[in-house]
Amino acid sequence: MIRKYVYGTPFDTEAVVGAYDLGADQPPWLTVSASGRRFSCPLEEEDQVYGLGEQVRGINKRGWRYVSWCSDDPYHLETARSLYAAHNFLIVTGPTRTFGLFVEHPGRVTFDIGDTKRDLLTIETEGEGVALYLVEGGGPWEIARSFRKLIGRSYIPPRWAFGYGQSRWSYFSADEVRQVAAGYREAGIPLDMIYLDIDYMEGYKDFTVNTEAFPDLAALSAELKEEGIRLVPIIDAGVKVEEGYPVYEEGVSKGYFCQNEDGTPFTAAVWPGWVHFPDVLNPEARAWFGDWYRVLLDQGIEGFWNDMNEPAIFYSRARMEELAGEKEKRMASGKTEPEALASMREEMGTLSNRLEDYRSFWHNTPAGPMRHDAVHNLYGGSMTRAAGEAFARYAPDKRILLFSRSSYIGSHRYGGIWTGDNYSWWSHLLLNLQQMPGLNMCGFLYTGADLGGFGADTTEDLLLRWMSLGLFLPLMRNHSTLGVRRQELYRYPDSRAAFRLMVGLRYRLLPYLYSEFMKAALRDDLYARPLAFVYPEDDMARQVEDQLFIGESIMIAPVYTQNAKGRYVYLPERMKLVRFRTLERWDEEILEKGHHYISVALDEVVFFLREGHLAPLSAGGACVEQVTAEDLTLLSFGDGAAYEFYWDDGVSTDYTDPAHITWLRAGSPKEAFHEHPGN
Ligand code: MIG
Repeated sequence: MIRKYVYGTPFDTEAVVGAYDLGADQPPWLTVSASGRRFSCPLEEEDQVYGLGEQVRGINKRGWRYVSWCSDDPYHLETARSLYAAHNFLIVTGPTRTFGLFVEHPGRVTFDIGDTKRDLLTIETEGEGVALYLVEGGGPWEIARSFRKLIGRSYIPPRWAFGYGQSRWSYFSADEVRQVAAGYREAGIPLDMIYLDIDYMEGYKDFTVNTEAFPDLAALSAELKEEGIRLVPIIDAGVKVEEGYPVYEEGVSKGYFCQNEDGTPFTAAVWPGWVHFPDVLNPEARAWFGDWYRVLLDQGIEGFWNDMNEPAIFYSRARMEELAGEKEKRMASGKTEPEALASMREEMGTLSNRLEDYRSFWHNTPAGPMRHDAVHNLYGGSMTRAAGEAFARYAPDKRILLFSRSSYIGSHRYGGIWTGDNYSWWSHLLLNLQQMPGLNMCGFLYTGADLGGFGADTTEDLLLRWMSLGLFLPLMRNHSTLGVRRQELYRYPDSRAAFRLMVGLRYRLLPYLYSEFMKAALRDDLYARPLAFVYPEDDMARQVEDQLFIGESIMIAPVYTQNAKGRYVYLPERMKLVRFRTLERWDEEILEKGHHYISVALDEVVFFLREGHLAPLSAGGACVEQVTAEDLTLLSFGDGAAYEFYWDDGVSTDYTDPAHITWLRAGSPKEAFHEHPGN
């Protein structure tokens, strides 16, 4: 049951596509301020809070103040209030009440979840105009599903996007890309994607290619595709200001860029130098920007990642001019240039992502002109939407890979997200796990973190442990920044066999992982499930913050501390431990409900099977296209174990043909494979 309450005149973010009732009487436990911007309700001692998508801290979000304000935060510290996304949905669940709240509002929103006062939840929007959706009925898992139904089906990528991807800022030339492909091939480690960071472009100009470094992108793309590898280029939000560059010229002549108060395009500095931001909140401009992706699609590219779309601003031209004036002023009053600059250190330290800049430019939205800060959180997701809508026009029957850095609820229908610039820190390995369920609740299923960590030098053991988590997550990409230790798996000869096992196991598990993803997407369900949702009656399970269910059959409990030889794992019921030592050899052991210390060597993968469930294993492959659903091996626990298996062609958008579903039963995989529901 979903009821909508309206305060003021909300901006339609188009997040909601499903059915709801207009609420008449507000629930008595919800206090709303006269301004219609502040909502609070008491939290009971036992209440837990879930959701909020891309944020720091635990799966249970209680005890911190989070702010939805899409931000290019390069640290992701425990004390961060905001990351790149605005995911304004949470679930409160406790002994007397379980409900979900979605705050539809495109500007800044603060969620004080028992931070200021341990027993109080307060949600406050900065601007006016709020639509509040109250979701009730059932436990937290049902609430999550009802909400997902309200916001519409999550983005589904092509199956090859469930392969393993290697990224780096940057692979600077076609030859470097070929070396990466060869490195993986020679090491015998599967690979499906190589990512191109900003240096494939000419002068960081979107939809251009640096033809000195990449003389023939179409040919390179075709050559790699022969080996089952796709190139996935980055697209940045800012369009370079440069005479003769058609994206710039068209955008200016059509008025498709975000504008200053006086109607001139807003100018900021990002990687290319001065840029304008396409006004993706204007449907016409959005269609125009989306169409530009065809330049790369026409060269055989089938996937993209959208970056810098909070939008990230190094500094604005207006601010630079202001500072230049200030410097002149100080020099006129007797300071030398270095003295003037030294005295302005404070001003110059706060140049990037300034609120004043976000308050200075405008969008042309269907609801009329909107100042950026009032709709800030919609920008990145609308860039994703621009691409997603264009793909649907260009190739309606084909799936194209797309994920973004910034996002809002609603943009989950157009693309996935990655979680941005994490660090090669053990704490960020755990954060990766803890972010997954909240992201899924907010609609983001195709998602993952930079495996191995983006910033700082990784270590071999961190990379190993991170890969053994990453192999279970939909977006499995290893990415790292300029200048840090290389993270390509083939560069670690001592761990070659272990990486072959970890990535290889991803491909062996693909039938299960893909099937679970597709069922979650098509049924508005979670792919990554907190134990609290699966065992809501189990007090211990409700507290588990470092284990997850991946679909219905598999529970994971990764090691996330350095030098640990294993870890404690809580089993809410009897489970079967599965320990992979090589791709072909694994041990199984049945463990009783309760706490167990489980040893996990650096070169092993350990997971748990739920009783009465099974997971199909393929024979593996060097790329996803080689993985077939023939001759599946069934990992199962319990004689009656059965599994609803989803498998389609992995490329087209015909998702709902009933022939995609077969039932697998422990003991007779072959027969089971041909047994359709209802037979
Ligand atoms: O200011 O394109 O999060 O993945 O490698 C940094 C360079 C810009 C930020 C992205 C990161 C990417 C990097 N980008």
